Amino acid sequence: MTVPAEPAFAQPWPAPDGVRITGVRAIVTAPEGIPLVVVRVDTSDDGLFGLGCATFTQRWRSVVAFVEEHLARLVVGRYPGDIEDLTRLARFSAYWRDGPVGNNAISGLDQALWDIAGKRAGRPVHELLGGKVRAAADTYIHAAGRDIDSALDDAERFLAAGWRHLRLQVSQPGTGAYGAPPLDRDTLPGAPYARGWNVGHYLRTTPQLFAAARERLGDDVELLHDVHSRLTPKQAVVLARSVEPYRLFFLEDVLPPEHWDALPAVRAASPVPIAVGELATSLSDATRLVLGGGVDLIRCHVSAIGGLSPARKLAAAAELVGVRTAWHAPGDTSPVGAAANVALDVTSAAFGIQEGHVYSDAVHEVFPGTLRIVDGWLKPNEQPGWGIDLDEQAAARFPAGLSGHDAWAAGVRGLDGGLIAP
Ligand code: GCO
Ligand code: MG
Repeated sequence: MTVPAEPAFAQPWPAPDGVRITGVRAIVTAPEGIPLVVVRVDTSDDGLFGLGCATFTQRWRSVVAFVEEHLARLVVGRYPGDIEDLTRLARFSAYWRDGPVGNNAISGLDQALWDIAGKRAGRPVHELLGGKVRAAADTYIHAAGRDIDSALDDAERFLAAGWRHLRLQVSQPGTGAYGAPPLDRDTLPGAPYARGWNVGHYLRTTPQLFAAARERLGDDVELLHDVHSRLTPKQAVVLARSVEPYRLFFLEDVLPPEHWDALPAVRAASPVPIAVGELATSLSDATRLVLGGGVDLIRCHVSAIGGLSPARKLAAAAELVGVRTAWHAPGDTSPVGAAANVALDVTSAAFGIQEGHVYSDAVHEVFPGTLRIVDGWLKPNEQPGWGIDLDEQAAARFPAGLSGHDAWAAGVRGLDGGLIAP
């Protein structure tokens, strides 16, 4: 796109050399049917470009518009090494800052500039962050099923493949893409939504899931669970206490963001570590979770808070108060975002666990260099930058449509038909 020369956004100080940003654009592809958004930043140095994750799968068209209509003109012509100034400029220029659309777009810029910085230094990004404090990041994987036995069958498959941490979900009324398919039977015949979300059913069956899991899988495996925000503060405490005998590694998203002020009290009453954060859409909100005593593990979707630069500040805050990181990274995080997560994981003393996703062959074809989980471990690439490329011809074979994720997020109604916050 043509970039108007805007003096307000000119290079503010002498750059150390003549390399300049020449282009910023978004590439959207859905090799697994989940729209992934990656920003490419091109430079005047022939062949030098960077990639950054900007994946907000539910509103990817808005992110593309933000990148191409608003972001590009702010930074084209600038020296790519001034990452913090460029991302602050991008954030403040909107005046009303933060939010998932703008932050994802800015994350794409941020992570692409880190990629470029690594390529220019000839070193992987994790070395630019201060180098490793661990050799690899331990990961957890999603095991789920329509009933407890099939969820545990799934769990056994992942245990056999080397994972030591499993997120267990079993079908519940009204929730598809909860990590398990929706329960295909009425739990309250005659109700307006006889198959709607039934919190009593959920609170009764979840401890049963974990009792059966300990019985069948033993004591060594670390078990995790994602509530997906569907409880009141009191219900969250009731659930946490009901699963205490089964020693969960963490209980995730026990409350929706609207009720996060209650998290310190819930966490204090909970015998189970509380992990929250994927729904945070600003570094400030995430920092309040970490410093306010609301969480034992912080779970941000890194691109939703603006990328690697804010996430490394959050990890530093977590380190100072004994909170651990557990960055969000299921299928709606691109391989570039996954690489940024692992760069944070291996360089932060606050690391707790990394959410893992086994990408399909199609993703590996579109994103050469995509990290592979081996025996449950993720290691960063050692090539300069992220060590990940984007084959745009292959990407074009997987056009993005509407994400099914938004249907799930807005599709869960209770027995009375009322919408349940995701
Ligand atoms: C997780 C998330 C996913 C969400 C998805 C929403 O913990 O991995 O909660 O299960 O459903 O990321 O887009
Ligand atoms: Mg979650």
